[in-house]
Amino acid sequence: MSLRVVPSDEVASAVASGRPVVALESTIFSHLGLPSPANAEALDRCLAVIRGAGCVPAVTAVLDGEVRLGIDASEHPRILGAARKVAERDVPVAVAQRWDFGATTVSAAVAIAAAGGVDVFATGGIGGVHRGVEVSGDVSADLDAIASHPVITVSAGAKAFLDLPRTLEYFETAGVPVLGWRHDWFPAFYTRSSGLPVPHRVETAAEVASVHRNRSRDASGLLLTVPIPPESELDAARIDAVLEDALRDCEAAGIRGAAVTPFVLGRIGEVTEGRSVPANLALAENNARVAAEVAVALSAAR
Ligand code: PSU
Ligand code: MN
Repeated sequence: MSLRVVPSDEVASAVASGRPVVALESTIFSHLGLPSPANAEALDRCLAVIRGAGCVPAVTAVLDGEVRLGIDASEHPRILGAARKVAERDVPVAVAQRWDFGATTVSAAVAIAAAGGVDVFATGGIGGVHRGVEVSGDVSADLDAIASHPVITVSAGAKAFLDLPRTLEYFETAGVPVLGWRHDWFPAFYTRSSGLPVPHRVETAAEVASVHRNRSRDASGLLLTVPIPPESELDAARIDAVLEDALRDCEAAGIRGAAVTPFVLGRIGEVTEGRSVPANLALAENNARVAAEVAVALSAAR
């Protein structure tokens, strides 16, 4: 068993010399994640903030059947287009069938980062335990991937259409440290607080790096939650109403499995008519900035 990853020259040399690298998923930049041209702006802003902090960005994707860790600027247009969603379990299928473009979810990106020796990964929001899990059994593969690869995942928590208390319970059971970046609450993506406390608050990137270096298992990750910047936060009550509607539409349409999250995200996008997009861009860039700080701290400690 082995995941053969093809790093870009820049990522390969940074990893070999212990310089800081931040991995990114590609679903968020594809048509599955954000509408055009916001997706291109999200990519530009995330790459710029990572480079500005002295790190090498490593976008993950399956391109022409190859598992890529880091892509060239000339390839950026390819990841802004139509894509098939690739979770961790789909990566070997996308390779075997030589998919043209597979957009990595959090679970795939974390697995690819780990295989390529990259220990920090930034995203917008992670998947989680779905509401109604007692009937559907729907738990995102993101959770197991975060628990079982030695990678720090930096995210603005998870969207409130998920069952956030059960999502936090999962991390407790799996032994995954959940840290709040200068914040006491688990963030709910568009809003800074879900009302659920994070187990531990941290103030510095050095602390996060130290938690990672001192973990008890080689193959286990860590979740660093970063709340959306205050000036970009959306109104909680309005967002809750939109999420409830989106979930009802999803059920009425009989959507199941991997299609649930893209469907709900699409409905949220339609109903908020773009109000959610600037918030999404702001939090993605902010997560990338914090991830870069953590990558620099880890690199300094090596
Ligand atoms: N949640 C979001 N935005 C996203 C996703 C989740 O707020 O773009 C995407 C991510 O790529 C995540 C995936 O890894 O959906 C989870 O899908 P599922 O619930 O099918 O595991
Ligand atoms: Mn699912």
